[in-house]
Amino acid sequence: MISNSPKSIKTKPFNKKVIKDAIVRHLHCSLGTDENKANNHAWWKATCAAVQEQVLEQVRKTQKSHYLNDTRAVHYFSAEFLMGRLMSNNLHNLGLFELTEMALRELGISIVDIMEEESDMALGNGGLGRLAACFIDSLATLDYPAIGYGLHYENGLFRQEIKNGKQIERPDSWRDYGNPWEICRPESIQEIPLYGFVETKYDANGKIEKEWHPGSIVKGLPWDIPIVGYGGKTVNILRLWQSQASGYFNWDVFNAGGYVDAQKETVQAETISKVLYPNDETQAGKELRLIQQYFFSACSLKDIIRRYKRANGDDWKRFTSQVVIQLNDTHPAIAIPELMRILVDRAKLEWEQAWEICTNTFAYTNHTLLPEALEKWPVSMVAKILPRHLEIIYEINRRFMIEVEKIWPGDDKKKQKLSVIEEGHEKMVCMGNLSVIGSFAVNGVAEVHSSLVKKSLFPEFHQIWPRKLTNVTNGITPRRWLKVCNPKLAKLIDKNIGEDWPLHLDKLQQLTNLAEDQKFQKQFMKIKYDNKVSLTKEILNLTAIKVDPKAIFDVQIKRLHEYKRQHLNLLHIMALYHRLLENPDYKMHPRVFIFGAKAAPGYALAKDIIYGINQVAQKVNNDPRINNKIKVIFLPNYRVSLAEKVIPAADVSEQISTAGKEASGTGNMKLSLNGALTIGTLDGANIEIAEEVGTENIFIFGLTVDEVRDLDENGYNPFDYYKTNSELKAILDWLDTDFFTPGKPGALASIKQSLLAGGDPYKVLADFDAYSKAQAKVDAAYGDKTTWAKMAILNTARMGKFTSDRAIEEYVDKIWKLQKCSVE
Ligand code: 26Q
Repeated sequence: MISNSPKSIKTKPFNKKVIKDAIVRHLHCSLGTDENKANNHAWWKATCAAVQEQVLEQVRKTQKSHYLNDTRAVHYFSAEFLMGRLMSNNLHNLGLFELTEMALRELGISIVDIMEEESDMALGNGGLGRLAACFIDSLATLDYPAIGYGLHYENGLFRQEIKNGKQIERPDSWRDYGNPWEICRPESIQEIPLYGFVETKYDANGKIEKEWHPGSIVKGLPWDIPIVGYGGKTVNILRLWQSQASGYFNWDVFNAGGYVDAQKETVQAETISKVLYPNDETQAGKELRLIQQYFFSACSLKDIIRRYKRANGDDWKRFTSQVVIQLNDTHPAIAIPELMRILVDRAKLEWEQAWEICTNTFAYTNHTLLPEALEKWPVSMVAKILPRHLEIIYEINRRFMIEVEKIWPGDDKKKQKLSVIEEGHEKMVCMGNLSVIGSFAVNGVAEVHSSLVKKSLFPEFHQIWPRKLTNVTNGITPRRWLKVCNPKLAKLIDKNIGEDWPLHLDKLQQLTNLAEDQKFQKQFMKIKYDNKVSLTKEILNLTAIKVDPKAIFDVQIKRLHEYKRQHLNLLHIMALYHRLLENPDYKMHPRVFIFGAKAAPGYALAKDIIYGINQVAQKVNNDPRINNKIKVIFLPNYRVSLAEKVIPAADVSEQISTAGKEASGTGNMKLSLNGALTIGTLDGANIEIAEEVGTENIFIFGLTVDEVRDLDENGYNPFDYYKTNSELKAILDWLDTDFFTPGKPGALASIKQSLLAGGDPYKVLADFDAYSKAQAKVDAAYGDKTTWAKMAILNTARMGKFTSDRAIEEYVDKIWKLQKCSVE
């Protein structure tokens, strides 16, 4: 149990003076400046250094306690950890935020100002990366032994600029001025082999042996980032690997050599951790990406095994009782053959014994059903980079195919479908199949998604292992996503139900009693209004556009994807605009449509949709005829720190993906927790959100998963909607003109094209009418202030289920089987 609330920490020897002294000491001794000369950046760094002192003390205690208790730990392997900023979060979790704020104030410094100095740690694309960040927060908070393992990208997700309405990508150099939270651990460097060839040998007993002669070796240098649990007791570690040249290059293997090429080798080694691939939900198939995946998986496995051996020697018997590895999607799935290689080639275990260990070590989380997102690597590429792993993959597959033959004798179709190797023009290694076969548990991330994983993605695997596939619905940390980002609402909640809701989010239920209390409604909506005023200032800052905080703030913030249907939102905005032009008396509450979205740089249509939003914004925002009824805001460079400003100010949350396409969504949970009402489809976690808040407190519309499937199977013709809905026709035809793109007719035609001739794969036109009607209901509901306030409060009150603490407890219970380990 977590006994100390952050409050009790304040009774520790920290007081304002101690904090002040520590900050000033760091200003002097770490930064070589003083109170008079220091700028905000120096104050920020000195404050972080002062906080980090406390954090590192707890890191030591945590590690000692885990060691003495010989604990089992989860190792969360993820190519992405979207951490955002750490200062405010760490201070809150340590229970030192208010003291530090006061200390700084007495030094003449505003904590809010210096927090803006921190770059986001944007080492992730979106949902999957942020989920990893929320999960490690919960693991530390709940006192579970855990390590996050990932890549120390030199450049995180690109910084987005908007020029003439279009997205421009700029490098994100988040460590340019140093990162005060990370600790370099050269004592734990690992060496990782790549390329080369495999030699077949025979041991003294004539048994076959394989030896991999790598063509080159790169070094992995670990950087540790402390993860402070709420309450400040357990502080776990996120370990991120940076690649470095090792100086080893087998010139014989490559049959060439020389001093100059050796420099090239250095550059190549250091390229591995240079940049995060910016595409989510599509697989690029790039060689460097596979090397990244192998690099961090192999470094992490070696690190785990080194630690295991320190406590257990060379005996592998206890391995599966001490170690569980969670694969965050298939990105680290190459760890499965890597562990087999270590056990069979290095530790000389029998295959069966090694496989037993392997399949009791790994568990795999699936985050998508989209075919284009399922990872496949050309066999030829794996053969070149990881020749021994390819052999092992073939052996895993050969043995598995024997099992399949036993279950479905003579059924080659089944074998084809379940094989790790996909035959065809180019042979491919299917990482999803490998992950299911090599893991003891596989989970989806929301009920509907998990049931589709069982029914449509992996039905045969589900038949073979009926207990392997399961669901763990995603969650979000209420520390960052309410307490830290929405301090006014957090304090109002504290006052009414006590202060322990961040650890027991179900307690928000108690707000239900206040949902109809007029005074509470006023306070709740006043906070929403204040947050909207703050966002209004931010919008003015970022876009030079003035918006009215009394308007409805309607928010769609997420990666840009056709399946997420930002263009459905856009078409509806155009329809409203069209109505207002036709009828200036058209009744609607003024609304500000706020978008934040990055498009993968190579995803042309996604970029066109961003351009479309900006061009419609340009036209609508400056059209005096509509009397400021509609404003459209595209916030550039959407990221965690911007989400923290937008979410507390949202009235309406757009969760409008095509049913069956959004695995879960997590932004939906964050917005609802902060009192925004969802307009959404029956997709992903929306379904469970609707169950929790009640269908009367959410605006559900559109096709269901089954209806989408029926359309796909029985033929869907988007032209039917175009021809019969005159409003829809008018706005689609607008896209062919230069109405929104003066002088450039047809600059937005690609959007229309995708929805008509392109077949409208995401059923935008099929859902348009239902969406439009649901939006009319939103408009009407906002007109009734009391009812709206009640609905908003009930959303906050009923989000208890979606704390990442609940998700982690489910993982522990169903999959990880961990024990809590308290820290002094
Ligand atoms: C794969 C191969 C090569 C390059 C990139 C990738 C890649 C990278 C990131 C593929 C996918 C991703 C990210 C996927 C993602 O964020 N999925 C989201 O995961 C959330 C957490 O479970 C869900 O809530 C979302 O529904 C899901 O879309």
